[in-house]
Amino acid sequence: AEGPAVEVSEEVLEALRGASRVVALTGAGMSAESGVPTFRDAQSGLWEQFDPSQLATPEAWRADPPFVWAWYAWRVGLVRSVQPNPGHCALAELADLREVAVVTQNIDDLHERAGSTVLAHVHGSLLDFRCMDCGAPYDGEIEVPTEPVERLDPPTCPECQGDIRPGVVWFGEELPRAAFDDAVAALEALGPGDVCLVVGTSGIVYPAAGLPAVALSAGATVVEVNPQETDVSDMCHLHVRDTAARVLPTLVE
Ligand code: BJW
Repeated sequence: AEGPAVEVSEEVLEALRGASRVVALTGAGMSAESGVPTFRDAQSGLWEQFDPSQLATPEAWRADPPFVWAWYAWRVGLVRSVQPNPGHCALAELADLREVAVVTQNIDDLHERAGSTVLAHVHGSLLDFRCMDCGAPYDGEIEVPTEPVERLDPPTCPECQGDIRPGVVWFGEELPRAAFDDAVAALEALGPGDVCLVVGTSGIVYPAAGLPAVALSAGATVVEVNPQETDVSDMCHLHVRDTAARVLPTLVE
């Protein structure tokens, strides 16, 4: 970790010590220190250069598949080239000490590569490709441009010749039902004394932004780890205003 020592209050440490179950709800900030840009941060957000509503929607795809595919292909290269950060590793280690469920909005595989079993990828997985038309999973090669390119033809489905799409959830699409149900069930299973960590999410995108409220209703202590205040801060009992890679390792004890 860089910079001054991280300040985590005794209340937060006590909450973690007392918890038998922990659910970690993670967002883009979780992977920021690995080098994956967040969606809405001022300087580095991918969506400063591109309008997300033009890219992460079924309408955009239908209008211009090569344009949208080029963006995803570039992100495949990015995700393949980065490594889990100490925050991902800490959550994996915490699972040796507590019952931990990781529920992520992230479409990267950095939790898995750090050693966590992810209970739910509620916005899908970048690397799970499937056919846009017949839905068949696609295991073929993915050509990754070395520089961001504006247009790239998506691979073709060997079954039906349809376009291959990334396995992510676009705006207006339903979340994968089983993943979302598993997330809710894990949160409902929390009791008083248990902890929900809300890490690196702006809490803007629904229905995922409603998940901290489920932990709150269950009676868990909700702890936000985020350098900034967010739309879900009010729902959190405790806040650590620092980064995931700096804070999470201090919670493994
Ligand atoms: C750090 C840090 C560090 C920085 N450490 N922290 C009104 C009410 C309810 C819903 C809607 C509504 N209006 C419209 C909707 C629907 C829409 C929605 O919520 N829109 C909002 C914008 C208002 N939702 C949907 O469309 C969802 N589907 C749906 O509702 O379906 C209904 C339906 C039912 C039945 C049939 C059909 C449909 C789908 C949402 C899909 C979201 N998909 C995306 C893209 C995935 C693919 C891709 O990546 O290309 O998912 S959008 C994008 O946002 C991505 C993320 O998972 C998601 C959340 O972002 P996240 O993770 O919170 O990141 P950021 O960037 O926003 O924030 C980063 C945070 O980290 C910041 O707070 C920083 O401070 C912090 N940070 N560095 C810790 N080092």
